[in-house]
Amino acid sequence: MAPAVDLLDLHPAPADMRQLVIDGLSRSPKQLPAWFLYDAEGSRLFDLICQQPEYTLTATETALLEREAPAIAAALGSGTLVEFGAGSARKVAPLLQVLAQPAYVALDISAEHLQAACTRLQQQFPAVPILGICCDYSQLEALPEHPLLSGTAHLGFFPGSSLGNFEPAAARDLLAQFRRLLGPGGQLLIGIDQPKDVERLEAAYDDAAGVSAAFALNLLRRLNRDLAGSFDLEAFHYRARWVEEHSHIEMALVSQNTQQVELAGRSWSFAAGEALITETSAKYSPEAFLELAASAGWRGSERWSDPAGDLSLHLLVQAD
Ligand code: AVI
Repeated sequence: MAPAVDLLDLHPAPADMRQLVIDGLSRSPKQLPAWFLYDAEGSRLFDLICQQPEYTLTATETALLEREAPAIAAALGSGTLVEFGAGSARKVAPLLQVLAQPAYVALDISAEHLQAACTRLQQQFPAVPILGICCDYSQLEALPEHPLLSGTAHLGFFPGSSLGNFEPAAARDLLAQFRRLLGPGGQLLIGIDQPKDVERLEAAYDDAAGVSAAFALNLLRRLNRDLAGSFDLEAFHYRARWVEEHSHIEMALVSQNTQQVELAGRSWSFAAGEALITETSAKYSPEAFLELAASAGWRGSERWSDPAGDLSLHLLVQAD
């Protein structure tokens, strides 16, 4: 039987959702933080998006990790692998298989997700020391004291191109935060989706089965439930479009008519055709990404890409 998994709960402070909603709906255009999409149903729908034929990011990155794991392991220094926002922690397995002395720490805000993912991984790799830390990694001052984190340099892992869901300034801050958390001499292996054919990109974020649309509309259901909202889901239409100027996909719910919505104790007006942006997903060329990384104190050391050049796994080292 696999040993019980070690879990640390740092009790992440529940973000003030009400205030964030008021701030987001007071903006023009209206926009809410992307993490609001991930309640239990949103997380389930996101896993389904990853299985849609149009959304190739997950399968491409997984295949790339499997193919290049030996080369990645050879390029990585020694240290504990620390995954930020591990979710179901499915992408780390090829690395744990080939690292000489693997040790793994998964960080995630959802305690249930973390428990399930770490337990499954521990069964798959009974000899690998595994630790789960329930926290908001973007707000963490330092990694907690623990034998698995006793060295100074750690190996960060941030797959899935999740950096793309942060606005450029927030993305830079997050990369700088990773640098602090990983310590001097730390390295970061990060998956970054690249710009590609617009039709393909728009289809990836608006699949024929309607899962992406359901994922976005679920946000309104969540707001109705958690903040006494009165959104009529039929009165909004999902739209995903490529915005060349920002090199990102913008996902939005477009109001079908002029309407008033009650939410968070206030009344909000929506004009016909007005968009509520649910999320953006930036795509970076290798050059653009390395420029962003450099502004956060990182330097590109290696890069692995799939044959079609859809996405890259960048290995970053600290610039000084
Ligand atoms: C989590 N993140 C990297 C996804 C993306 O591709 O931007 C979120 C997503 N939203 C809708 N489809 C996928």
